Amino acid sequence: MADFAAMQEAVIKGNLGEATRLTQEALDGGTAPAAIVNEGLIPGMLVVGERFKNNEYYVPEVLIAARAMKGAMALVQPHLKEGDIEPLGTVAIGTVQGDLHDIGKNLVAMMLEGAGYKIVDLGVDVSPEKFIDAVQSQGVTVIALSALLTTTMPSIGKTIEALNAAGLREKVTVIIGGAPVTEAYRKEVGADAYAPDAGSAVEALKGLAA
Ligand code: B1M
Repeated sequence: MADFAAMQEAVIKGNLGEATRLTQEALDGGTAPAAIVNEGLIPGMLVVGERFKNNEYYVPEVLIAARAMKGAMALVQPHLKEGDIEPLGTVAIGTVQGDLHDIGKNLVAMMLEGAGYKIVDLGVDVSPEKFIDAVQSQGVTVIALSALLTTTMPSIGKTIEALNAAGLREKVTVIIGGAPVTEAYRKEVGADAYAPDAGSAVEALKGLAA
């Protein structure tokens, strides 16, 4: 019987060695790969998100936890058969055009991945066209836009306008965030959700069932 509680604890503590050892042990013992992910790794990462939101964890702890999660996931991945785990949705995430900041965006991506979303990371300085292309070609259900500069915040609005113009706005949920972004701005540009931090981004999407 796999020790899911210990697996969760290894992720929460960011103990890469322990997370991979327990995962390998479970795989060798015949535990279903989906159970390892759903009962061991993801619940651990959700605790990390909660602690980060409550200022009990800071950026380094989250990055270390995400590294443990990723290491364990890399072992499980080859054993997952198609359809074993239905992702909650496919998120195309990127920092908007003109903006090169990616630390916060990466944290949001990691938390969403930990919560069970498939992530298409488009990187930084992402044009509206690239987001549109991702929706058209990669089965994206959520667009996640990050902006760190007051001068690049308008690129959020431009990306939403471009989705509208392409007739794709109704097909996707749009979530936005980043230091200068506010709930008032969300209303102004017509995004579906705004999250002030990575943990809240998971909650906001789950709340919308996106
Ligand atoms: Co820049 N920078 N920077 N910078 N930088 C800021 C943002 C700034 C506030 C610093 C300052 O002046 N005090 C300022 C912006 C001022 C403004 O517009 N109001 C600024 C500036 C001016 C600039 C340059 C213009 C500087 C210059 O060249 N003159 C330049 C712009 C380059 C460009 O983008 N075109 C620039 C460059 C850089 C570096 C390259 C040196 C580096 C980025 C490295 C990298 O990202 N790989 C950098 C850094 C590191 C910062 C600070 C110091 C830290 C940002 C960060 O990573 N924070 C920042 C000052 C600060 O914030 N204290 C600053 C940690 C991160 C975890 O937080 O990104 O806020 P954050 O993400 C949070 C939330 O915002 C939220 O969740 C995250 C986790 O909780 N969130 C989302 C983020 N995206 C989200 C998306 C969501 C939901 C939530 O849904 C999709």
